[in-house]
Amino acid sequence: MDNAITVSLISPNVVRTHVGRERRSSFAVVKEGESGGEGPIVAVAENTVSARFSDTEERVSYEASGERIVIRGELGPFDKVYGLGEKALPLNRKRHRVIMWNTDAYGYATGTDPLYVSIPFFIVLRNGRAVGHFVDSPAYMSIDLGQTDFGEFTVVVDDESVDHYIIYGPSIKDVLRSYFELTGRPFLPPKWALGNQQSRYSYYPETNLLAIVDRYRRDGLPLSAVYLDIHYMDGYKIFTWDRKRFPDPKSLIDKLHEAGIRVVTIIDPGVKTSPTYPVFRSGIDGNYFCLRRNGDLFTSRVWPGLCAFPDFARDDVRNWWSSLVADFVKDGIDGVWLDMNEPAGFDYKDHTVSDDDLMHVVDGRQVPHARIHNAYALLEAEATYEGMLKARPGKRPFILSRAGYAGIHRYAAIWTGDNTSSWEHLRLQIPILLGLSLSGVPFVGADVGGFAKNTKQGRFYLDPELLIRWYEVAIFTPLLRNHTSIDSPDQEPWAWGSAYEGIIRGLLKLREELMPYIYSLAWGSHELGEPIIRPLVYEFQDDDNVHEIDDEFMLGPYVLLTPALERGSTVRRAYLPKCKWLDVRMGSEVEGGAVTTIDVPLGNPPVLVREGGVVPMMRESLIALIYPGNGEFTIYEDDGESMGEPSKLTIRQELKGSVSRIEVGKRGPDSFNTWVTLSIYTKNKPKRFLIDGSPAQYSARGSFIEATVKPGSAVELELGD
Ligand code: MIG
Repeated sequence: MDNAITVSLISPNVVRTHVGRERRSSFAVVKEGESGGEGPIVAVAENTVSARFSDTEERVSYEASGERIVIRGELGPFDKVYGLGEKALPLNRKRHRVIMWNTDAYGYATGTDPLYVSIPFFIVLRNGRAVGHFVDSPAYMSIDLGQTDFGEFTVVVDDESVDHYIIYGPSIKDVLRSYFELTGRPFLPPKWALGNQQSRYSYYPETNLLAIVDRYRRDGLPLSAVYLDIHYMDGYKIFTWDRKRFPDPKSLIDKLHEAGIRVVTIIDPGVKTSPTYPVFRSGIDGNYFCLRRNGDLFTSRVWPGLCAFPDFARDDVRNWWSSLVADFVKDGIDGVWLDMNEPAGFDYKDHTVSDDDLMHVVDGRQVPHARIHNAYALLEAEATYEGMLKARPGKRPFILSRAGYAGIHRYAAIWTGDNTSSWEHLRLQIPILLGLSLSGVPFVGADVGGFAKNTKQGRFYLDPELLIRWYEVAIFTPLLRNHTSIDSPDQEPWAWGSAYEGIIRGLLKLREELMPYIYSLAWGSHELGEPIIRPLVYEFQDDDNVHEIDDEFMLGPYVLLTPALERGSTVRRAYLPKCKWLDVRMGSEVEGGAVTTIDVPLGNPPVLVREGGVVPMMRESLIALIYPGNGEFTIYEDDGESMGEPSKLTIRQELKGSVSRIEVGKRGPDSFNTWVTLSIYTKNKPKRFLIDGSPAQYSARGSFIEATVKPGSAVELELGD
């Protein structure tokens, strides 16, 4: 029956309603869970489902009409709505209507919709409680969040069946954790992927690439990886090399590895339809490409000319693709960059394939492209991930993808595509990245310096001030990669001379110092399902003042960034959530709960640490910056690229009256054995300082005192007044 509604309890906090025809297998959900016993009270009346959780009730109605399903729920006047993946909109999506349709959005602007990634998962915050809604369909979908009717959200899915999950919090953290239980854990990145990376469309021939690497080294700029864009290929044919530009890829990669630099190559999905090209021939022989309704090969023009498109929805096709990837990366390629995977096609409006005639095969049945469009990149990423694993067993794959759907976090990082070199985009990237983070994609970043439309005469152009401001944001985001378009002037850190380069060097070094913190956050995203960068509402849900803030953000639980986002600014205003904050640059405390004016001198971005904060950093040795209060942080350490268990060290602190106790986790089978220098903020000289109960020495450094302790130690100090 077309209108059947089936309600299942997935876990005590998750209710699933299936609407429409028979269930299809989901590309996003990996584990549905089984829940007996406790849970919400669910009532079904006609086409309405009510789920009563401990302190809130969700009522949702469904209409199915064969080709289209409509889901309606309530929105209260003060509700906030977060999530929905990559959207060039404010963090709070209330009063917007958005489309789920992965699109090649070259040079997009504020408000452009849709972009490359579609994640039909949103979180409603009402009276302090968060409830998530995940509408699991990769088909075309529109989501109206109180735009047409202020009191209602309406989801229209162009599909014959859909699963709708209601995910109760009450915290946003809880909603995200349940979402990850359904859709799987975020992939664990190799450590180098959190380092500084350099790209361009395109570095070739190999002497040019080596010159870039050499310049980085000579100028003392940290660099972890370089990217090869489409010109490394022979006529843009994927899984090939242009042997004139890159005569011996293996020895080039070996040479880069010796210098400690990783190599990431771009791969597009389209396969050139050339009878002499082995990849095309094997795709034809295996019948691995998408066909038209009438059985003809489906083709569209992309970079190489006319291309065929692998049908990634099929297991055998993903297998074939993963073997191609495995074979290609086995000579040492460290990461794969998946572009054009919306999929893009030059013969279509918006450069994006959308063709009623294009068919896929899902579960042995023909399915029109529009029904699974948004999952194309996810399935490609899954196959690519498998391929990297095949070639490098036990080593973490790294994939950077442009498009994606719910579940993409299991396999790939996302960058925000073809942004522009503009102040508008510097500002816009923050809500986009935060929106992705709240939609379950922790590993995100934007092209530093901007990608598109950067011409000296045009409306958009990059200058050193904007580039530096951009680095001031990007060094605190998971993916840190400078990349630009084929027609842009150079924008490497040295492009405007040594004074500016020196400032950028300082910022890149700050990033390196923060690596123990950032790397541990990446582990935390994998193990605990917490985003790496977070909007303030994630950490301070009860502080109404932060619900709409998207020009500030948190890196992990303790570091607050209030970057300069306007040309010529020397100060900015920022709201600091209700607690005490330590301005690390100034070594001074700031009381939160109010809007404050903060200095933003070029090259010295404000870094505010939350009361109770523990922030591990690497200087000559491991340091933990401690701002007395209540808090803890687990530091993860390992070789940075194998799949094994990490070592962990938890630093916990507690403040009672004026007595602060800091415990450096015990050494255990899985903890590491490094001594840690505690760098503790103390306004005045402490009255007492004990290590393991005995008076001990410390050294003073400005408003910090420092002592180096071994794992298993406890420090106690009485703060001076
Ligand atoms: O149509 O591979 O977003 O990062 O440099 C352009 C060339 C294709 C788009 C990507 C961009 C990349 C470019 N690609």
